[in-house]
Amino acid sequence: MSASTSESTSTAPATTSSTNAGLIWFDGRIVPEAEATVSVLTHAMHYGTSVFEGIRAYESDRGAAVFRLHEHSVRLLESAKILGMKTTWTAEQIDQAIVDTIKANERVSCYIRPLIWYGAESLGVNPGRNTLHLMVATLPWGIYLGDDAVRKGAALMTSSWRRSSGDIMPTKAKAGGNYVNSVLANAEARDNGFDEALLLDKEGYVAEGSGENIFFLKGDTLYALAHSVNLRGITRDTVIQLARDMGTRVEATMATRDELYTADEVFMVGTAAEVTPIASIDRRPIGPGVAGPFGLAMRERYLEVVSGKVAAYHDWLTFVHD
Ligand code: PPE
Repeated sequence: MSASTSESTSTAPATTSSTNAGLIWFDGRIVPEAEATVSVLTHAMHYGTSVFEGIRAYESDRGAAVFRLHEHSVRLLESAKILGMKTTWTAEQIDQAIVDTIKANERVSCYIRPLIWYGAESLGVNPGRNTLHLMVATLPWGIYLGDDAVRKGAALMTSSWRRSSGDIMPTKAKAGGNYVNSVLANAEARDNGFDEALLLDKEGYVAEGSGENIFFLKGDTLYALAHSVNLRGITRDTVIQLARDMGTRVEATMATRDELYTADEVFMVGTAAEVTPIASIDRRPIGPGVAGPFGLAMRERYLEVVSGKVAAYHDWLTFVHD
């Protein structure tokens, strides 16, 4: 899946980057993207043995501000721990690497992608002897599901791919290999003319989007979809707090797809997706079939908070130039 970047990537030769990543923090050195290269025998490339984060920095009155930075660094290390990676970085060192990369690139707003992976010392599934590496890239990403999806509401399709269950994959880890599930579901939805996929678990309960958590509004209650296979979303936690602070009743719940079909509103949340209203699921309109007022108001509130416009939430921000 790809968010709108400032250049097209489709026709670029493999050796040329069009992600505009600029300078990359690579094992402690800040180097041009073209020099941040790895061996084709990299373990992570063969077996998906990497863990990553997605973080955003926003332009604020005080320059670039990273949203809930430390929590993302902690979750990155938790993902590494789940995979049994013996990392030596601290979350504070990862915070610093991210701040340094933003400064080196003179970014004001960007998407931040730290990645930890097993190197190329040996092939074979056992990664025991392979060294661990860390990189941080900052990318100029726009609206994840596109301007249209945000304005009009996105069209979702229930995926024929089920969400991996916790006895098969460690779904709480943002591990590269786990994302084959998301890639397949997202591609299926796109190929069928939808904006994004809705993934169910093996029993038919709604899990999450390919890269988003889900909320729905019914009457005066906002339901935060809960499922043990879901990523513990930082945006989900943010939206729950913002909704409660706005005086809305919030409950965590499991749900089946028909409960979403009959909701007054549905919206998706994630670092990349921010708050994206849903207009339809499986071609059934949600409410009147447009982006709903609650979802749009929440999107607006979220964007105010992440860009530092509400002092009460400044604890969530790391001002890069302070
Ligand atoms: N579920 C999944 C499966 C997921 O990947 C994400 C983030 C979320 C929920 C929301 O989590 P949080 O960002 O903490 O609110 N997906 C990231 C990857 C997107 C991508 O295309 O890559 C993201 O939003 O950065």
